[in-house]
Amino acid sequence: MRVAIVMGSTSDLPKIEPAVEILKEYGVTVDVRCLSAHRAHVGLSAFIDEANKNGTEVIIAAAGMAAALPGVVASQTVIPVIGVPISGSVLDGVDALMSIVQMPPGIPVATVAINGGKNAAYLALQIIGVKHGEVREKLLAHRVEMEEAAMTANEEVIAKFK
Ligand code: RP5
Repeated sequence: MRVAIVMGSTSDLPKIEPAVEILKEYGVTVDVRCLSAHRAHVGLSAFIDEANKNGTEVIIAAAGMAAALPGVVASQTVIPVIGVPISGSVLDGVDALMSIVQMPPGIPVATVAINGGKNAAYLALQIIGVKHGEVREKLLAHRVEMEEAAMTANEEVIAKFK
């Protein structure tokens, strides 16, 4: 099981590290790269070429501002691409969100929320889980844990305002 994560700048790293951690918890091999579509397009193409050949199942691409990266990655592969808009500009990530989500027909990018690295990881795991039963089972167990935590929180709220 292999996922690639590529970001436009090392300034994006704090928003992406949680995704790396989640994927590793599920036993996924994660190739992490910093390759801007604008500043390092030759290196980026070489990396996508590698991913096309080495069994990578999902690519997560994170970028801020003009955020061409996820779309440029998607243009060079049919591996599913998940885009993560990153905040930090004067437009606080809305610029990146609009850029990443507005792909032309035929070249999709599955776009998560601004700084949504965690959901990018969970979506990647769900895609991988179609083929890998052990990942699907672990995701289902995680859903049960979340429900239990939510119901405990509900009990605490009820007790507090009795
Ligand atoms: C984008 O420009 C990067 O993904 C980053 O979010 C933003 C700013 O990059 P730096 O100037 O911090 O390198 O391409």
